[in-house]
Amino acid sequence: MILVTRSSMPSMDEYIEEIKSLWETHWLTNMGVKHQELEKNLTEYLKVPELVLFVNGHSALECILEAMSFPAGAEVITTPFSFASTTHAIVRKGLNPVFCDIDPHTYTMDPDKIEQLITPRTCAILPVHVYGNMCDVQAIQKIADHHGLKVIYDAAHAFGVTKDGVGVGNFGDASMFSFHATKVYNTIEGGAIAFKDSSLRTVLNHWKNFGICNPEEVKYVGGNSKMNEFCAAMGLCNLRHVDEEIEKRRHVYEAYQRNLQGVEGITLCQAQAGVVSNYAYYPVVFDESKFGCTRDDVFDALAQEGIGARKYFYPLINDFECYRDQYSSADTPVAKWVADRVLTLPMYADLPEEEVNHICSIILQCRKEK
Ligand code: T4K
Repeated sequence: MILVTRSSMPSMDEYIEEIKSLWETHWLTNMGVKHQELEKNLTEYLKVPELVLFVNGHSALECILEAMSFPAGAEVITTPFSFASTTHAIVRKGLNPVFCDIDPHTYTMDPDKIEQLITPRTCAILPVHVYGNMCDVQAIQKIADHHGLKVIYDAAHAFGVTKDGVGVGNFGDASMFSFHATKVYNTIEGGAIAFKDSSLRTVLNHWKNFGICNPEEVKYVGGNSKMNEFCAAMGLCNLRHVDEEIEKRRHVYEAYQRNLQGVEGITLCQAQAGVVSNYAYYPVVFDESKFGCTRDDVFDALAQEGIGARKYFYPLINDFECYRDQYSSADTPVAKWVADRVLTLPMYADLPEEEVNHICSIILQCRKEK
């Protein structure tokens, strides 16, 4: 089977060397030395002013929403074209998501459609840098400043992406990164919040540790969202190789481009001016009226050959069973159109070029047969 992705791992020897000291210290979690070193190294790598580590990206998102102290029931403008986590974090924190449609080229929130959704109850905008494509950060910030709103980015897909040399985590008030096993950079499970306001550091550190400020003071009803030392050690190893991994992904991306660029009925992501990509995903949108067959036909043809492409992100979040009573995907028609037609093809550093060619030949064959 060729699956949509495959976790990057250091050599076993490198990892064992990294974790050896844990058998001396017996310090396994609660912000130990590996955790501290990784926080410092990631702050530098991502070129962000402040960074706090978490057990995963989702908990990080919930914690930053807590730390912002929004009033219960306040509205957060977000996108339905994302992983479940983005909206679930908002709802689980007692806030109300309001869905904004997406731009048809970058699949990120369409800034022209934000202002019409703002009400006196709006407290924040929560856009997603989908597939590593950068949101229109300038336009979003302008709207937020005009209306006094916070901006929290879901940057789960955007590890290492820069715009004009500026790390993606510098935009808005805060950005969440995911270091899940399936991401460009992983700590097995893990995540982080990057932010500007240094006073948030202590608050986030308390929220992720049951709200405990010191052994005799508990300020918040926090949870347990701390990254353990084994995950931090994996992160230290993977960070040494991530540039090389991204470079290999670029070769995979180029192989796909050579095969699929210019094919009628197929839309590929375009490079964004000034943006250095991390090649996190390879999404392809199939317009059946021009391509001749549907995304689902292509999905099935690939599956028959043992290739596990994925429909990220189908269904749209506003079509999920848990949300469809309150929301309708008809209100976000561009997102609906894309979600019904997109397929993310296998993408990882060690995917051989012959496999890419094979995947593309199945796709093109599928077109001929229809
Ligand atoms: N926001 C966005 C926009 C996100 O995409 C995500 C996570 C989050 C927030 C939340 O961040 P975290 O809390 O997860 O840090 C996967 C991931 O589990 C999820 O982290 C990710 N987004 C999402 C896009 O993809 P599934 O349900 O598709 O995973 P699964 O188990 O089907 O794995 C996909 C493929 O990855 C497999 O076919 C093979 C490969 N794989 C998987 C695992 C678990 C590996 O190579 N190694 C592994 O250990 O959600």
